[in-house]
Amino acid sequence: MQEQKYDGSQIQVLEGLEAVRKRPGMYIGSTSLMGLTHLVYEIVDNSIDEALAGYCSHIYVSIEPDNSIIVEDDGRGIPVGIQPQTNLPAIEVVFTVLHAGGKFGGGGYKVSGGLHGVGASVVNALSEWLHVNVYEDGAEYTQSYARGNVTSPLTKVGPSDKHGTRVHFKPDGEIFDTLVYEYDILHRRMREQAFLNGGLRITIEDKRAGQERKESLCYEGGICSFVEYLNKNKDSLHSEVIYLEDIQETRSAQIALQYTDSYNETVISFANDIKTTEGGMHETGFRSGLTKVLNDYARKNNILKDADKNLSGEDVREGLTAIISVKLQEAQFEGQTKTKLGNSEMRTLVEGMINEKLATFLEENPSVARAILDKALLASRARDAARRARDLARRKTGLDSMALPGKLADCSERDTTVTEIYIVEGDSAGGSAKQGRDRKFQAILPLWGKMLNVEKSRLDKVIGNDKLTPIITAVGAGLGDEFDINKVRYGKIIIMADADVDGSHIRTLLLTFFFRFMRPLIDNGRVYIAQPPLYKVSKGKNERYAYNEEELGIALREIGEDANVQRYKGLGEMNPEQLWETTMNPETRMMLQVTLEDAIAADEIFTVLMGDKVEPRRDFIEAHAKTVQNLDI
Ligand code: TSJ
Repeated sequence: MQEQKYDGSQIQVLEGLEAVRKRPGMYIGSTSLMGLTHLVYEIVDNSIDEALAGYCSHIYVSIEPDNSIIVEDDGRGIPVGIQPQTNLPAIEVVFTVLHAGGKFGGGGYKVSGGLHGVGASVVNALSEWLHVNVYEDGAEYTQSYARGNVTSPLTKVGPSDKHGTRVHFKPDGEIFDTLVYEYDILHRRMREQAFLNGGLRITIEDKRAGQERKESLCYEGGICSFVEYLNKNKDSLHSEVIYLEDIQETRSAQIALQYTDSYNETVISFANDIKTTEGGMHETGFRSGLTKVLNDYARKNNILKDADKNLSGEDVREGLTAIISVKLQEAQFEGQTKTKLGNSEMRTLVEGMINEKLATFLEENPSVARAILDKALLASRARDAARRARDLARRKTGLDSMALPGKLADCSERDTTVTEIYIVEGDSAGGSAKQGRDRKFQAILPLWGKMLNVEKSRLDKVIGNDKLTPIITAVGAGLGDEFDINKVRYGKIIIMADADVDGSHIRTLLLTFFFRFMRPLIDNGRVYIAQPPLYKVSKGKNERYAYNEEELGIALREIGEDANVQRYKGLGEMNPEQLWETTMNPETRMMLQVTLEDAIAADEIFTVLMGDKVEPRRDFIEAHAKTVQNLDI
């Protein structure tokens, strides 16, 4: 191995990585579990690029017993040869040079085909240690780093007939708020990547004591398998998933879609395998293309008569499940979370492809076309009926007027940067909350009794429901397609329910309701779940609250094992002061923000638990009997 020289250019490199450690949020979004998880994505993305280049067929991801991560692929191996510009091995440049165009800071660009290990240096900078092994040219090489600095130079270990790259890293406790990975989050993302890259095998393993598991994910059907997976608990209107593609020199679009008899729309889009949660040009093109093609077909075949008005976008998307995956060279990511595709050429590409290829498909498959249009016509009529019902309800209940629900204890402040509304299960807990709150910025809305099962209800029924009407009026921003996030009367919408099965049911129902009818609330991170403590540990004047078993153990060790432990069964057992102190005081409370980062998982739970099909529900409850209370996001 050639001796390495550390000169002036190297010092600059180190300064570059220092910036990452100083402001990690700029590079990985946050230092919470989300940022921790992001490190794995950054590494895996490199292996996926290798797969896209056609050199890698298997990626292995493991959570090691100490919560370090191993990612290994069977690609060509990161090159080890000396790079003339830096006089350093290419692999060292990959791990120590900060590459421009992070996804979160700066220009908001990420170039496709993440050559040169975009992100690897960021992961390295934020890792207590990182070891890389590459297998190429008949040999194995290794190099190690600590917090971004080389600790052992590139060395040839010995001969090897393998080829590929293996990275093992331990996220830095000085940087992250938590170091404990969640298997389900990684598994969901790896499954998504396996769907998006049909035929690629991704194996994911959890080696941590007591939760060992291993799954191998490979879908020959690609995004068609993705749609089948999303619809597995629903009844589809046509048996085959419709697949359309247009692959050009420098860009491509692939779309898979299938209609079900449900009322929901699930359109998930990706650009260069990155989920575009905020949509963008490819989604816009898809929507306008779909609306135009279906209306044209309906006119041409006299399904829509001259006097009928056109089907709306919502009508033609009711019951639709679709995956849109585009690949392009200079992808431009915009929006608040840089997940909105800005390249207008992708609108043209997708819209043109739908106009041409979906129209052809409909011509060739008239029975499928008929089933889709019958559904859209029904949706259109239901929407008209809903509109009429809403106008009626508006007049009857004053849904739009200033009349706030009688049970609402409103706050005095109107500035939504500080206000919050607690939706509280049960009258007695509602009473305690009203007494315990800070009335300046906290409003309380008590609910009682069983909720309407919203999964089975269309908009028109929801409006007349006497449990939900108070929520709609208190939130004050309408619902469905008329929901206006700017009119929401509170900054935070907080669900407060007991930690038992009934509380979990109420939470799921309320989240279903927000998800279906006030979706922007969830998308904008405005919905929270209050976390009342599970235990009070006391000895003499010494009092502690514990929010989980782990904290209970810590409290007992600190106060003494002979302390008195009270287990709270419900919110009603706390007096107003305790409720304030433990659950409502912004200074001391624990609260979960409902991010719905993965609408798929939520949709699955809602659909399975409350949809029409009994079988999947029974299977699901049997499979998750013990964990079901943790599942409502
Ligand atoms: F992130 C990372 F850099 F640490 C990383 C990169 C981690 C892992 C697990 C794998 C990889 C990686 C990189 N897998 N495969 C590659 N391929 C290359 O770096 C490579 C190899 C050969 C050539 C070539 O042109 O010959 C080009 C590239 C980009």
